[in-house]
Amino acid sequence: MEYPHIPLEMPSPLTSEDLTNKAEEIHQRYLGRRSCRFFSSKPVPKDVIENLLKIAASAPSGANKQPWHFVAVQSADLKAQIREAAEEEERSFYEERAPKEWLEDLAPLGTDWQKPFLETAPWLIIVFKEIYGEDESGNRNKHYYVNESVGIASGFLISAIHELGLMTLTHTPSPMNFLANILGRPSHQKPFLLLPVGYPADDATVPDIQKKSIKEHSTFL
Ligand code: IYR
Repeated sequence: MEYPHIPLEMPSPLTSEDLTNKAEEIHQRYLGRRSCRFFSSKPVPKDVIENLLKIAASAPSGANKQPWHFVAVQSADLKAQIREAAEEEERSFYEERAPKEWLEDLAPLGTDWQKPFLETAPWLIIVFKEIYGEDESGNRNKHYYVNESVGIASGFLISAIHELGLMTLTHTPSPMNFLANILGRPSHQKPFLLLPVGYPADDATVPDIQKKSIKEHSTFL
């Protein structure tokens, strides 16, 4: 059955000058977003995390299936368990499993197996992708473009965190099924990303990296 259509509500269009200025202003603001590993333990209220997750869940998705689930962890005990398990995986990645080229690519960023931010940050948001849907009675329904949809929702989430002047770091321990075990998620939910959320530490630093120029990353025809 088709949904009824309702009028689209949008802000009134900007003049082209305002568009130009606003686009540059937003560009500068987004250049200020950085992945940083040094978190403060300063608390972030739960209602803020709830709104961030509502923003993420407003993202477009294949057939509007919304194939995501977010777990927001504040519990010190769970954060400690996650850190311990992540560091075990990371240690074997850095010391045994990682191919030489991968380690060479990471070396300038100075990352290593130690992940203290998993305990320091006031919140960990674990983004799960749902490979299919499941209702309370266990009936399955299909999900489409799951990686694309959950990737878009994660982008919304990362942007909204930055808009609030908070910080996150996209962390992808591999393999990361330990997250589903520790957090007791059902088997149709697979860990997708782990995002610590909080404020930067007072003495936080970031590597001095550059983004590609528009000529390198885009083509106008
Ligand atoms: N998951 C590891 C390794 C790592 C991989 C990439 I690609 C990065 O951009 C950064 C780190 C870790 O989190 O350290």
